[in-house]
Amino acid sequence: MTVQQALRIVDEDEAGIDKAFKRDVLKGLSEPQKAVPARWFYDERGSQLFEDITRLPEYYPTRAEKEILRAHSGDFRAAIGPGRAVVEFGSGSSAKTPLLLRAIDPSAYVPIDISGEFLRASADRLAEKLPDLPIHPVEADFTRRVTMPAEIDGTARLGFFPGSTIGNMVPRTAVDMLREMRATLEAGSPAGTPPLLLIGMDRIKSRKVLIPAYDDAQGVTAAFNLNLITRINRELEGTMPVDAFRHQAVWNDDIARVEMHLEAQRDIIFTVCEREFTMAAGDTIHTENSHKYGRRSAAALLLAGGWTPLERWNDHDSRFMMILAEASPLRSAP
Ligand code: AVI
Repeated sequence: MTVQQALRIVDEDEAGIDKAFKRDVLKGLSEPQKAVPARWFYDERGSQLFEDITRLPEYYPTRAEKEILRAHSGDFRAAIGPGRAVVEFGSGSSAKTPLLLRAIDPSAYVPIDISGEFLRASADRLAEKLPDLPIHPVEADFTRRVTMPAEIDGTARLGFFPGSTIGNMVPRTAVDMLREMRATLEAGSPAGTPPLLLIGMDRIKSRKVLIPAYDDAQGVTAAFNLNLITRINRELEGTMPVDAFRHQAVWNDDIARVEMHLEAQRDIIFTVCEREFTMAAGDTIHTENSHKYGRRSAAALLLAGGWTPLERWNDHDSRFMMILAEASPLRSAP
């Protein structure tokens, strides 16, 4: 067993409440268009429901990305080379990771995830599959700069950010995060070997494909969305009536994103951390954006975040793409 104790950095108050969760929810519910950042979906139940989503017939991104990882393992090996430490941002169940790790022969694996128990369980499972690979889990919010384990000091890095999780951020936040990832990976990198980033991004496509992917027939995505209310009630002393909300998925064509909302079905009053909120029937809480990209918009986003795209691979239907990028040199030339 090479899995190490995860480093716990969640900031809690005296009552054991996650301060960042409380701040985001109280602020988000106070705004004219109520909104809660999507990262708070992922408590243990939310992480499990997301795993269930990835197996739904309507939800194509996971299958398409796995297809790319399988079909292009030789390309990844050639472009990335062996011996890098693979740092996975928001590793979840690490389901796709063995495909990459087997392809490129890395020296270590550092999964980063905000859901600690899930992280440790996944790391244990991975250690069984790849017993010789050192694994150093880090429980952290990967959108901020993360201190890497000392064990990978001086080792070249590959950031791995699959699943089009970047799509859950508005461009400004995505750019900030790409810059933070770069800083996370650069600290302790060997001179002259810039970090690489392998990132999955979902492509723009027909509404007929997109909406069912986010509003499936079995109602798993609805349960995933509604679980946020259950989490708020449990962790923030909330009194939100779960049965008054309905899951909603809409395509915002101007911004090229699927939006998820929780729509109030009747007028309601509830409290969270003793603060009172009201919603009229039809009001929504905006809970997630899932941005979709074209080739050029993906490149523009990466460049703004300090990463130069090197290569790009699509699945056979061109629904999804994986892009390999390199930390761009900082220079003033155009
Ligand atoms: C994690 N993320 C990339 C998923 C997505 O497709 O935006 C989350 C998700 N939300 C609903 N279904 C899946």
